[in-house]
Amino acid sequence: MWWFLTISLLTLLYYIWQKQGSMGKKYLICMPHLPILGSLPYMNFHDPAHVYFTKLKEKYGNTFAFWMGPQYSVVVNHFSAAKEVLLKKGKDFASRPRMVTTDILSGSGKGIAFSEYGPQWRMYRKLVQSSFSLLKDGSQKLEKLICQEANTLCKSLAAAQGKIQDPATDIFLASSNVICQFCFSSSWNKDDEDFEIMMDYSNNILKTLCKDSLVDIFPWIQLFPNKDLALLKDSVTLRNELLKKKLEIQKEKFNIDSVNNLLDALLKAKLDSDNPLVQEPEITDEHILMTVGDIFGAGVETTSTVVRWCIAFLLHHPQVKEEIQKEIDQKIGFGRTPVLSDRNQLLHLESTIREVLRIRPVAPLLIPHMAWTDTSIGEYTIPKGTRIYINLWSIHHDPTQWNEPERFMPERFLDKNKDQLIIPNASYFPFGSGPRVCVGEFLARSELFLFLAWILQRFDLEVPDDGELPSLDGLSGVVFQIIPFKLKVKLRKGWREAELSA
Ligand code: STR
Repeated sequence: MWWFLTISLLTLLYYIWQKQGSMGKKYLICMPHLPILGSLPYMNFHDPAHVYFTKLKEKYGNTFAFWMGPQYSVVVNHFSAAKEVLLKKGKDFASRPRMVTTDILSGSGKGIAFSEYGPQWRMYRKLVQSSFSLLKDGSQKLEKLICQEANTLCKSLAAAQGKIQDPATDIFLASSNVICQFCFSSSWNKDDEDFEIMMDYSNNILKTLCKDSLVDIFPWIQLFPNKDLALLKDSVTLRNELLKKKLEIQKEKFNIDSVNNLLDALLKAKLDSDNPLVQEPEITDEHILMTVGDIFGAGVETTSTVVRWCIAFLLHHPQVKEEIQKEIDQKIGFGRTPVLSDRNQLLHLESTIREVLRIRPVAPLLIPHMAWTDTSIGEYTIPKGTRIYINLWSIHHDPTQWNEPERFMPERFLDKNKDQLIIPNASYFPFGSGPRVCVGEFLARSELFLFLAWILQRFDLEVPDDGELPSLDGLSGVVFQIIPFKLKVKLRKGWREAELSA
């Protein structure tokens, strides 16, 4: 009886407290919620979060609130509010919530992906951005780097020609080596121990990070034994050891007059900032490691996943694959390998990549944003500290913007005459937008284009003899992964003939 009375009284006080705080302000429609547990008892955990939030649109509208345990959170399902959050008021919303899992990965909020908004984040982001522009300006260097890896990738695929294979490791190696060259000017072989360790820990980090697991909602849960958290901690330790090893090697080789990679650029910035006249946030080895770790992790996990999604969709839609190959044959032939400047020629390939990024966005909920100041979305008050989930899935599958959004139709990114690439509407931003937009977008797009162009010029990709098509369901998490699949790779007749006559 006493229990019952106490709980009823607490609930009543909670609602009065909430109402008082909201006088004169307009708040978003909110899912039902209880003290402490928030809206969790009312939520369905069968669907992946991005799908569930999309379904809730029917009931609560495009932008609505819910309580993730004790945390006031907002879901944005429509592009216009998303643009307001990411671009128009981008600065207000440019922070990140601190979570137990991302704190473990980022050494308590260091680096650039999961760190809070502020001068420190801005400085590291700028340093990374300027290192990327070095690559962009000398895009021949970038091109050479990617083509070298595309060449190794094609050789490995050819070696297992005619057999049934899962191309995941070879593609992962190729994208890892591009980012490894960018970060450290080094690369791995397929059988290097460090490469295997990296592939393993990276996969385990993805399995356990930022999954809205209970520990990210109620941090005190970490006091109890937790298998996932232990796996994450072990994986992060392995990652940090590997990064430290790279940092030590780079420090020995470091020459201030020849900055060749991201780590060099950060080490140089550290030296410059040792000057007591320069008043900048401090640059420490740990911050450098976490920043490189983010770029490296992002480069490794995202591109290889998208290349595999593209291959999976092409196995489902062989006519699209044929169209791409027809265009490659016409515009490039077999006399030379594809280069970046072919991008404005191979419209079918480009439109396919755009469509894959639409229908299976790399990060369907982006990384959660956080308002670091009191602000608003439209007429609704958003208090400081609110978590914002931008539902890219819903934005990319919005039936009011996209005709038959569930259908794979690369031609939606071509104009009527099919001779020009277009973005048909504003409900599309696969790399995010605003201050937190993906820093590696240019590198990612270049890699996707070159890897796929090299593969499709040389090979026919076929479903294995048992006819099993890849699943297009995916595994949700901070990266929307594809379920492993197998395929048969065959050298194309034209390529073989060209090789023989060379
Ligand atoms: C992958 C695994 C790893 O070793 C390190 C990282 C840190 C950066 C993460 C990356 C992860 C996954 C993809 C992320 C990236 C930052 C930006 C990128 C989340 C967890 C995306 O937004 C898709």
